[in-house]
Amino acid sequence: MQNLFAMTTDERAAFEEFRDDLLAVLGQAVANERDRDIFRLRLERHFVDLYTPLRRLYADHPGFAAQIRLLGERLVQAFAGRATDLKLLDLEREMTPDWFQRPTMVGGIYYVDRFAGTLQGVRERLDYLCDLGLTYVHLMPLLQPRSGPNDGGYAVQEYRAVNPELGSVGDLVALAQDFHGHGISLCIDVVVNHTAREHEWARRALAGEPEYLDYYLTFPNRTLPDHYELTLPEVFPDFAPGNFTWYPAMAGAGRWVWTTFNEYQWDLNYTNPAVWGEMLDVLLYLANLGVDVLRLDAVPFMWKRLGTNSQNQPEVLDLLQAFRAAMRVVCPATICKAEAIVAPADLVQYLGVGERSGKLCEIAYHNSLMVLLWSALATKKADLFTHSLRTMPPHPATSAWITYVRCHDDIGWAISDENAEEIGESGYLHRQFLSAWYSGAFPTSFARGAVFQFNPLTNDRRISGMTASLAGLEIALEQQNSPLVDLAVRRISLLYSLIFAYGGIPLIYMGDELGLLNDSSYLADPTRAEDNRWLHRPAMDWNLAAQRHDQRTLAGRIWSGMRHLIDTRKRTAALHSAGSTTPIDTGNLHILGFVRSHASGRVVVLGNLADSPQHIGAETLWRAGLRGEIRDLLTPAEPAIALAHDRLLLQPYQSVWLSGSQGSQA
Ligand code: OTU
Repeated sequence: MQNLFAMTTDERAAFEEFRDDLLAVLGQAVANERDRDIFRLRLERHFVDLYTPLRRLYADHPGFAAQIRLLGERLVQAFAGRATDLKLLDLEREMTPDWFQRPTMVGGIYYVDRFAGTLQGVRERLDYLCDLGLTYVHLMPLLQPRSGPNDGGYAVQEYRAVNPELGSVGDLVALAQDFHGHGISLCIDVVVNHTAREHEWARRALAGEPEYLDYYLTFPNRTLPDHYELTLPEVFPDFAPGNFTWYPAMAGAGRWVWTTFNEYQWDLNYTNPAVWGEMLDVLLYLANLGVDVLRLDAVPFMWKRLGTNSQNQPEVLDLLQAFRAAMRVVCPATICKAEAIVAPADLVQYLGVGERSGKLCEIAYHNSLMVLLWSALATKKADLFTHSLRTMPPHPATSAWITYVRCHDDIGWAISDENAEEIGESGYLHRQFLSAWYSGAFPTSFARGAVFQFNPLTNDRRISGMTASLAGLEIALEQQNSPLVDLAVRRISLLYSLIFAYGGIPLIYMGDELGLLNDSSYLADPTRAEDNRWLHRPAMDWNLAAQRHDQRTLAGRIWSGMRHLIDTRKRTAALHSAGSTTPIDTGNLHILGFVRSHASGRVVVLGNLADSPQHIGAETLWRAGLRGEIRDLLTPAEPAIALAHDRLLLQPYQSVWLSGSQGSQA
């Protein structure tokens, strides 16, 4: 009842109408009285967060009332169809709402086919994932894609089927159960912004059915597309220029279709409430298979507005808030991850700030952190990192960042001109430098990467490549230069140490735990050859994996370093995602630092970005709030740190996680 009284009179009237319609359906669909109570209480709790954004978006749409009725039915049907074990998991996670925020959360990213062939194969390789210590696994797109080129699975033809090459829906359910049995949460992709042009909705739109034409953004001539293009960037200027594609046979006379990405990926029309409702139904369906985390792909693009870049529009936040509230009613064990690779200033809103605090996606990629780490490694300087991250607003205490070094996509240099100028650099020149450095064009660079999507209009160059190759391992091995190999291993370890200690859920990108290098074999596959992101999507090397427990091997060294970071992180209470991270000026430009603090403790993390030893003064540690005997959590067997001459010395690329013996207060 409490939540009822928190509503305004209008909200309460809407709620009561919605509820009364629903209770009738609920009575028939759900036999268990306790289940009905749970549903009703959740609905009371989340109704306003569900209804208000939908009303803001669609109140004027003629189909609104019908869609709201349909929504009620969908919620009840999905709840009625939810398996008993998942209902129990719902209760467990409502009691433990920080389950994904705990320091014990450590994730990995794998392609099903490249890792183990099929979903059944992944089940057979579960020991490997457990051996690494993972508690969260993101399996790359696995729903049924179009055949032929499909953007690595991001062009989905059928959301309620698994890619037959990987297995069946039954295999996915069995895998999720296996994962749960081993304390691993399963994350899968849901492409919410667009479908494949072979999706049933798109085929019916192509045939001219008015109901389905309204599922997409299509135009009879160039007038509006030309207007939009004036302010739209191009995501794939190289192999998919422009944002619209002409389909000559569409609806008889031919139409332009909005295609932000490839021509076969059709953007959905979210101004139509039926589209939101359909996609919600997909999310509920996948949650009912036992998926724990839904990675919502390309969310910034979900709402378009003339005269803007049609990204990060406020309506996107309404769409997401309503998804999330509906899921909280039906399947609270499942959370949402926003895939928004956007400028630093736009990023945090996907976790919900201001009045949306706690109401948006539970987790989101910390793209800025990733970019700033690579920038710091190339320049050996901490200032841009410190400055940019210090000005970022905090995220709600009930949410978490995904922290990562690499993923399956390119690295785009999302560094704002303002942040660069504030440290006396030109954003443009700095981005140019980073592209030159990581593509190996810069003479002294250690990196081996490739330019992705050179845009001659803006000179923008994004970068493809595996962590190990970008960090110098490929060149060092080619030169058979063991001191250089050693430095590269240290760089890999430094990057991962920093994302493990930053707070949030760290994700290891497949093969990074073994130091897998760039893989050029994609060039032989015509459906992949033009997209060099495949350079960093190698097949798992099981021979290398077999060496992982042998520390005399390179793979073994990298693996054991990663394992050590994982173990240390799991023991470090201050890394709970409800805490906060504050970058600090360490007094040495080559040493990056931040303070991680939480009610349970404080850790001061430092990383030497240089290939030479560097030191900082003891007063920096004092100012960062460390008191008493100071220990490095990464070397627990070592005695407390003796600050010789009041200085702390860090070896090339060394990182430390420092904690003081006397409380956590500053
Ligand atoms: C995502 O990335 C996926 O991660 C890509 O692999 C897909 O190609 C793409 O969507 C289309 O489905 O632009 O360069 O702000 O940056 O959605 C990659 C979000 C991308 C975009 C992101 C997109």
